[in-house]
Amino acid sequence: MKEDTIAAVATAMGEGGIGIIRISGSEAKEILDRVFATPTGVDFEARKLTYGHVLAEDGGVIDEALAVYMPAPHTYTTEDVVEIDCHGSIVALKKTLQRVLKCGARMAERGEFTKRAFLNGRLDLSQAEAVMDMISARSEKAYDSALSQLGGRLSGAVSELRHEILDVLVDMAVNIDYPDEDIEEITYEKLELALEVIRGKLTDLRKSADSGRIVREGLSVAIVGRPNVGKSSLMNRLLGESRAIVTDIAGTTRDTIEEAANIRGIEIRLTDTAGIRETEDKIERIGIERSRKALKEADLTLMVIDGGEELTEEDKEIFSALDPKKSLVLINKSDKETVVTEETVLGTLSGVEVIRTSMENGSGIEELSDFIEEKVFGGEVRQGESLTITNVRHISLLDEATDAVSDASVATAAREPLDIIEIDVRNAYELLGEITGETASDDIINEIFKKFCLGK
Ligand SMILES: Nc1nc2c(ncn2[C@@H]2O[C@H](COP(=O)(O)OP(=O)(O)OP(=O)(O)O)[C@@H](O)[C@H]2O)c(=O)[nH]1
Ligand SMILES: [Mg+2]
Repeated sequence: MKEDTIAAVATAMGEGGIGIIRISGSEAKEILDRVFATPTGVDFEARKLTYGHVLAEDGGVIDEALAVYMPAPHTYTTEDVVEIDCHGSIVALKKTLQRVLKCGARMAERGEFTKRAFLNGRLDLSQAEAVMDMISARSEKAYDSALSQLGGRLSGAVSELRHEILDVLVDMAVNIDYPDEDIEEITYEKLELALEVIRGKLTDLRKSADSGRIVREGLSVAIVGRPNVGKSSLMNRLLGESRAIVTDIAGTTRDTIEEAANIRGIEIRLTDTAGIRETEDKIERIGIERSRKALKEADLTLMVIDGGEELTEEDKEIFSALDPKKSLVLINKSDKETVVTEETVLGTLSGVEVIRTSMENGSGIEELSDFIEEKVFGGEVRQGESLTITNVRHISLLDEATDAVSDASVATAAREPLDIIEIDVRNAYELLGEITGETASDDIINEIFKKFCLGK
């Protein structure tokens, strides 16, 4: 079936240096010839930017622009593609697009260029989704992860797994078709082993999704502690600006303050909270309620204590609300004489990590960054080389596939008939195929591309 030719503004709609109209389809070049005039009337050389004017129907000039014609198949969509670089004016872009549409193109739907790249086999579904993730990435880590997905890292891992499952399916099919008592027992044993290996690989892949969520949404970090220990000073240090008010008066921060920060390329949603203590002050009490809520909801809690003073009842009460696995205790004001030691802290809350800091001279901030990075990437993972799953759709498909393989394992252990087990194994195979798009239905595919931006 011959596809029609589509067009859209590919750049963000606003004032900018340039704005680009993109056209894709078999009539792209003809349309370009109709709307764009080169001064000497020369024809376009493939993949070479050519100077000229976008002309209105009556021959009047709409814009002075550059245009390029890229013949199929080595283009984004694999079809003939044309791009016209107009001035970045909404008026110029609108008028040019109108002309292009008048000359035979159809307005592209959201994500339709990328959808064509997918339908024409240039990208698989997970790579197409990576394109959108790259565009919407707000931190380096999120961007890098999308870039590696676009490069086919996820597709590679998924294809490998599907291959292994296919081998199992073939093995099973032979036995279902030619059942033989002896062969059957060997098949069960082999099957158990093979399923275990596959399940292990699926679990490994799934593990990366937890850091993937953080890469995508950012890590929520709450700074808690009793009044006057230096919480707001820490917030300001991490932000690199005087965002929160710092005074020597206990109870300075009354309400939670949330700000975005970036530590080692990880996006952080940082919350400074009101110092937790017993108080009669009505406003302060509401603020403290919010502090407790922030503590409960955070991915990571930074508990600040004043190293110059013995632990108080308030400190101990906050300790009891912490989960040691997702907390870091900062013995602050270490530029002064300190009385609190690591041992004192561990005596109250065992298993928690403790560092010494000073907001006065910045010491301990590096260790703090190390800790956050370690928490997010589990330490073992080498950055840049890791495959991080960030997409919710992929995560749930992986989960379902893992369940299917587990079901198959249980059935194998119970020596259930092979054709029953085969159903689960086949299911896992198809679920994984939905990640790369090989087995995804049209509805799913349409749903995915609808979330794209126009012109991509
Ligand atoms: N010497 C020293 N003083 C510090 C340090 N950190 C904070 N301070 C001082 O301690 C006081 C309280 O600091 P804040 O950051 O306002 O403390 P807070 O925990 O936000 O206090 P509340 O908002 O009242 O809960 C201020 O006078 C800071 O200058 C530190 O590392 N060393
Ligand atoms: Mg404060």
